[in-house]
Amino acid sequence: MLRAAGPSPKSARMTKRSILIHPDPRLKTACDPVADVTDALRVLAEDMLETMYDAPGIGLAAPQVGVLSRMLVMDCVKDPEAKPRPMVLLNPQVIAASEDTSVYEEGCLSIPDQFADVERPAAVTVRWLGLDGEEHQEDFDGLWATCVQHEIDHLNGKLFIDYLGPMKRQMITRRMVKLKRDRARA
Ligand code: K1U
Ligand code: ZN
Repeated sequence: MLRAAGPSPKSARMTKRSILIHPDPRLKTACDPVADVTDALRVLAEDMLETMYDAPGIGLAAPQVGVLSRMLVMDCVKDPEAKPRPMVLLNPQVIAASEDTSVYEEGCLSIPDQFADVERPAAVTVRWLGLDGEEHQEDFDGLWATCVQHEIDHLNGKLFIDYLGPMKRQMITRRMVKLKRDRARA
């Protein structure tokens, strides 16, 4: 991504954070609600967006960077020619879900290179607190609906592999244990 010369107030200090890899107890923990929009939260949001775009990914939840607060970021605009739409959601809540479902082959930045079909409501209405301190509400469908549900699951300590049968889940978990061991040795 091209950056303007000289620091801009928004991007001057964005820092890529490291992403926790499953299994990790922090990824199985239900996160605490955010009480106030603080400068520390704004910094975390910028860092999470930087980390997500760099990965690359379409979403990221705070526990994936070791922060057990109910905050997620996402941008499901996949077309590199289209305008990005970075979103930051605090205390997100699904307030309505469609009866019809869709199946998407999901991945997770905390479970690298593993993919599996997950069935979820095809459309959801989500309410959240924005960094502007205002309440927001929006209907999501398509990839946006899949992604926001995947990220809200993270805030509840749930991973996409928890939707799979025990054999498949154990196989993926063993692969991740090995990946972490290999990375620690390297
Ligand atoms: O939460 C995460 O781990 C991020 C995850 C979000 C997600 C992916 C697929 C379905 C639901 C939620 C990812 O972003 S994995 C990477 C990914 O899907 C992707 C990466 C580059 C381009 C397009 C997609
Ligand atoms: Zn994930």
